[in-house]
Amino acid sequence: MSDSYLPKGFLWGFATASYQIEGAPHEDGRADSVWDTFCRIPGKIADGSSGDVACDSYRRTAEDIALLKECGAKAYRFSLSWSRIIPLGGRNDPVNEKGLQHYVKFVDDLRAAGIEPMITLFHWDLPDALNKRYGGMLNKDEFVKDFENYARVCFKAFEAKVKFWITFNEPWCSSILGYSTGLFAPGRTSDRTKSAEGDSSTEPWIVGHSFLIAHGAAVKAYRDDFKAKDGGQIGITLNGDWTEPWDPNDPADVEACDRKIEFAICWFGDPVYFGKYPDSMRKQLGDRLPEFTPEEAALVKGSNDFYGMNHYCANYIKHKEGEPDKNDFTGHLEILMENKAGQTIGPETQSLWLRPHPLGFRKLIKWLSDRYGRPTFYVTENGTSLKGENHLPFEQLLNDDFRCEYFRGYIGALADAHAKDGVNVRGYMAWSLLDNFEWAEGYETRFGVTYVDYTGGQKRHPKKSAKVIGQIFDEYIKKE
Ligand code: GCO
Repeated sequence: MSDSYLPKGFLWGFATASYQIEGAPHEDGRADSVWDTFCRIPGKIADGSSGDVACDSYRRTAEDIALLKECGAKAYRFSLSWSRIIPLGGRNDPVNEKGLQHYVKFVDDLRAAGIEPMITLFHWDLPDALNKRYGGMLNKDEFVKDFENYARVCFKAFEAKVKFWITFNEPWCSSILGYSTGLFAPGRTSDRTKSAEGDSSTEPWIVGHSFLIAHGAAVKAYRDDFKAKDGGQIGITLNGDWTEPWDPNDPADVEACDRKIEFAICWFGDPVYFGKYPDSMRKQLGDRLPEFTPEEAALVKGSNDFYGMNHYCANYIKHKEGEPDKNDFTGHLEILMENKAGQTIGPETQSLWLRPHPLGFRKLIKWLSDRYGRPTFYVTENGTSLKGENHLPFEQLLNDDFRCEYFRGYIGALADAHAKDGVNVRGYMAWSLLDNFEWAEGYETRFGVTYVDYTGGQKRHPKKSAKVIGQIFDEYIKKE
């Protein structure tokens, strides 16, 4: 038994996202988001599916709350669908009261069940109308104003009911996967300003910059006009993996490890904590990486009340020789699952990018804590898929020992980071409460502690991990 622990009052629960679970795409006046549109493009989603039905959570809020209670969850992180609340998205467009009131009731119901709501304002589902109208995040000035307006509508509607706000979820994913590789909505692989197909060397960086300014503007609005009444906190959620050198004896691989984290996480973290982009990014990207005006830098610097950390896995990193490709977004390096000695970083899962390596969690949160002056962390996602889970016989599927071990390893590593490395962590949301629409992978990949029977009327069946996770927290959270 470990002598590590998590602090008294530690907030734990589960995370989900609107497009991945809600379904009901046009109910009560919701309009399309970029993900609705993207899913209709043949070939974009592995199994040709979409979030049209998903877990039908829009109509099953009571069932989802009952599941949370059954697991013993103290908190629930979920996202609002912007295009339910303002279907056309913009600051001059009408607010859809029905969509908004759906969430107000949901928050009331959660609170009545003793579950603390943690709201993500933006989990990738930009109203499609804003993409069509002005290119979404490519148009910084319009996007920032519209996002601030949407955020204000939400802050006001939930005033004094919500203590945890997250502006953006994983801006890296929307910027890179949406505007460089094209794997995610809106699926761009080529800059508007360039004719050459496959040249996406500037758009991702413009999009990232817009996210940062919009985050700063929403935080300012919250702090100026709502925080005092709410007593709440606001932050941004950033994703990133831990890195180990492919060849620990090669200084260039060791250096590339930090550079990988800078390109993935510090791209957003450094502006939020220091008001500037990392030097390694400026060096590689030059003026393709936007500059902060002094006003923007001041707006963004210091804009986190807490650091929202999404973390899943680790990789081996091998530096690359020569000049970086103009489309490179990694920091000019290779991301590998095995090191020079042929050792694997962790066992395979259903997700090609995800190999569990719990010690990497402890190392990364310490690395970030050191870099950013020991901020308060909330882990806003952590979890795993399981190789072949979708094809297991039902009984076996409910015995997800692999996922239980994952949580045991990762929560233990987090307790070590807290108790032994002095990291200030206050909460943890497991990904995910339910199996759900796993973006471009469709429904083949499951991440839930609850099995969702998609062909059996979306019926929920808790897996073993749904119970085990509470037992693990029970062991680690200090009582006194
Ligand atoms: C995320 C994602 C989730 C994914 C999860 C598993 O924020 O990365 O928020 O939506 O489903 O990470 O891939």
